[in-house]
Amino acid sequence: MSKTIITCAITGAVHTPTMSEALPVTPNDIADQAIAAAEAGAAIIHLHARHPETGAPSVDPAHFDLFLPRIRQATDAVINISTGGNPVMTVAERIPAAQRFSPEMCSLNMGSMNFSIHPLADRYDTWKEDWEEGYIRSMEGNIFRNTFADIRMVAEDLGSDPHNVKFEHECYDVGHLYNLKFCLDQGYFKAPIFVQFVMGILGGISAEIDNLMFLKKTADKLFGDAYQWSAIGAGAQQMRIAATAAMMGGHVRVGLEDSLFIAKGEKAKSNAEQVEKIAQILRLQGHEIATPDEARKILGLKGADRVAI
Ligand code: KMH
Ligand code: ZN
Repeated sequence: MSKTIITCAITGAVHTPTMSEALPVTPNDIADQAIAAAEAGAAIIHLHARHPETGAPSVDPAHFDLFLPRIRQATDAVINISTGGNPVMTVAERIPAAQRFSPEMCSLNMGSMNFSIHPLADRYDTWKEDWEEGYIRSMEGNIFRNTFADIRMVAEDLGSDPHNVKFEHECYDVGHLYNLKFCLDQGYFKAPIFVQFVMGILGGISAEIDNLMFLKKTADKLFGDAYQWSAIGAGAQQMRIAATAAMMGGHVRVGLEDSLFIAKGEKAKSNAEQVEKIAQILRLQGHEIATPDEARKILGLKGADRVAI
């Protein structure tokens, strides 16, 4: 049985500072939590940037530069830079950091959708930062745009020379797997592809075990043995989906980007706490956890010596 890769998504672009004290939004906190997550067993660190003063989601390469070198120096974890940026931007606006730092991995979102967490806005009366409430509420009317032309553009730009980035293909619904199959048949990507089943986002498929099984069955049919996969249960279902995915032979993703919780009704204290918990579950299940170098082999990555960080 192949080893299980833990990805940790440190901060994302969706949760806001009011929602959790633990969410890292300053460059130092993002770096500290990423390093601690790697030490706890995460082989891949999925990263977004934040504005250093306000904590607002940012795609500015200068903001990534405030924490990437520290993470690279302190760990041998695979650095994965989001091209999801935040859901209100175009893909062209979301890729300059990946172009500049040429990481081993980047996310690539495989379809346009109504990605939203606007119902959460009604849970808060006061907000720490001015931008938060408007940002969350604006998602109700937003389309997270990832057209075929957008996907082709990212594949051509980042997936080939000189970058040769491996993509974490974010699939939020079954149709996104068919989009990925179309793109694969067009020759945009090289096997093995790495598919991330993202479950539990409003606008996408819900985080239920039946759905995970259907996603896996569909991916098996479309990609045969030319793919590796991982699953995210956004929100309260994070650990349940990760534990089930591992039992089904998949890899797992945790992190405060996807869920602010460690248990029902209990907020996580850090990203590392979530990594420690899933690592413990994996060991109890009899799985071995992949080191960063083992993850590089499993996914066919270009190597840490070929990044520009
Ligand atoms: N926040 C996740 C649900 C990306 O960075 O490209 C999706 C994500 C998108 O990670
Ligand atoms: Zn992300």
